[in-house]
Amino acid sequence: ETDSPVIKPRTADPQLKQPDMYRVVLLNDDYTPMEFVVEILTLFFNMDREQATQVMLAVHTRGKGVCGVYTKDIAETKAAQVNQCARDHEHPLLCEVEPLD
Ligand code: TYC
Repeated sequence: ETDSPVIKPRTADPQLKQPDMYRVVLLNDDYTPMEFVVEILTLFFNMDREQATQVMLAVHTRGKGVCGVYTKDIAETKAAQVNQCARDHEHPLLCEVEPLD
């Protein structure tokens, strides 16, 4: 009974890296109603009205603003949903995806 059990320490598989992340960005324009933007932010980005209002006003004054950071597929899906919803309501609102770098 002198042998101690050999335990091999586990390390992370170097092949398993974190996914690349992407910003979903909302662009300002002169025509989309503020209330519509607030609703978009609550619907697609799960913000409460207070957060959504802050982000909307930041976009309105600075020209663009970040709605959230996601993996590529999710970011592209969210941006497409926002752009489709804006088109459906005949607002020029635009949403884009950019790499986090
Ligand atoms: N600038 C718009 C207005 O004055 C409001 C607005 C905010 C539009 C954010 C787009 O992404 C946007 N009605």
